[in-house]
Amino acid sequence: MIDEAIIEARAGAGGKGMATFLREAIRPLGGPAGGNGGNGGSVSLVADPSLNTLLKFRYRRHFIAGNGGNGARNKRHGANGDDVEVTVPVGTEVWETGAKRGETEVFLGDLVRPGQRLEVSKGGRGGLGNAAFVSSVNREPLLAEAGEAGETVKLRLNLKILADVGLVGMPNAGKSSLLTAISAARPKIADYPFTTLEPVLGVVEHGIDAFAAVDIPGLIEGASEGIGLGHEFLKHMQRTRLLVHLVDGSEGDPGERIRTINNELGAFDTRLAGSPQIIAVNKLDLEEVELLRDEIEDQVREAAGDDIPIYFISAATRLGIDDLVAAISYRLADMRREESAEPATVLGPEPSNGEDPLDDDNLPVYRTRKSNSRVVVRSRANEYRILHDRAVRLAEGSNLDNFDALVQYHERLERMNVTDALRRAGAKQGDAILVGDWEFEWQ
Ligand SMILES: Nc1nc2c(ncn2[C@@H]2O[C@H](COP(=O)(O)OP(=O)(O)OP(=O)(O)O)[C@@H](O)[C@H]2O)c(=O)[nH]1
Ligand SMILES: [Mg+2]
Repeated sequence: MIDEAIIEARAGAGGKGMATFLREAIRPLGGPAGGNGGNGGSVSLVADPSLNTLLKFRYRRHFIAGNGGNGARNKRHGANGDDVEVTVPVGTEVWETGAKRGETEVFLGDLVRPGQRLEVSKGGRGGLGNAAFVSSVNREPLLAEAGEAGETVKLRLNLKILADVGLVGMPNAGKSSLLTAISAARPKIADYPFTTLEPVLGVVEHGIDAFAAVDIPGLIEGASEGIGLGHEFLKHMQRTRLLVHLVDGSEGDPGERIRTINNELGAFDTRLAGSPQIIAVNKLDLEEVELLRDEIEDQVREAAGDDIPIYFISAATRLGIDDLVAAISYRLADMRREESAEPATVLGPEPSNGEDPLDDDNLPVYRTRKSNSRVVVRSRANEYRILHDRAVRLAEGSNLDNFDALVQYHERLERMNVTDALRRAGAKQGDAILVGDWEFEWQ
């Protein structure tokens, strides 16, 4: 069974670097003093064992990290934007989907352990202030950079639901009736044995919590050796944390039937036999069950032992169902709390360079950053646009109306090999060069 959600994660943009000079009474134009912009915040997904559905994304789909602050005078750097952490259930697969339908999806990672983290959209780096451009050849840099844009990604989250709760019992005990009473699942119900032929999953909601329960075909003596239908389906129970053991109260000797089922579970897998159980005696609406309630309870108690909770219910009339669901839900919550208290371990690919990329529970991001590979384009006759990312940010962060700044900008273009690219593209003296919002003449 699959639970799915589409969300959008938008990382913050980097702040703008500042171009300014220290003003002192004795030195009208002091040293360059513009600080760098702060980095934009990133958005990460974190596996949280207390969640088990993607339900919360019905109410909130957009996750936006903070922008970096702008750099300021006196070499003050802008603050970094706030990161955003989005908690998802353990077992969530993360795919980046295209903006349009049908575009290929990129697998980003699988959050399989509590506490695992996957950065899905990276914040933009802050731009450098002019103080950062000081060098032996340029003591009065006039340039500063705009911050990088943050990434925006559209994600498809995919949760493979594994049943938390397994319903076990003899044929006709009312397992399918119980699942029908507590979930939207509609397994077939009938008064002959082996009505249920394959496992049916249902999601049971309890307040803001939810769990998945699996109804399997009835078990009989010899089920673990292949008699009846049950054994094939016992494997579906191996990942459940809690068994709800259903027994028909209207039939004789409930204690004996409980022992039979427990023996079969144990013969199949000792871990299954050791799983925590809750016993539900069903068909309480029938008079004979009501009248013999105390006797039945004694027999069940004797077979099950002192520690197992026993509930009397009627799957048909819903009598006692709410208490049973609450008990299951609280028990699961306790078990999850215990699990999350255990230290998290992380599985992942072999570290390549001796340094474990998963050291701090971070998952590798398989996707590569989209970057503009073209440096310049000819936009019209005698007009060229610079696309080179750093060159654009440098122009956007600076005042190129200032002649000295424009001269420094040209030096930078030279060093970033943008000048070469312009020449190769065919730019001639007098042609217009566009970059960001600026335009100047090529010379
Ligand atoms: N009176 C009464 N009958 C019930 C109750 N729960 C189930 N039944 C009846 O018991 C029969 C078996 O119910 P199912 O839910 O199909 O039992 P099951 O355990 O899923 O049976 P298998 O799939 O064959 O293993 C049906 O006729 C149900 O109507 C109940 O609470 N009271
Ligand atoms: Mg059934």
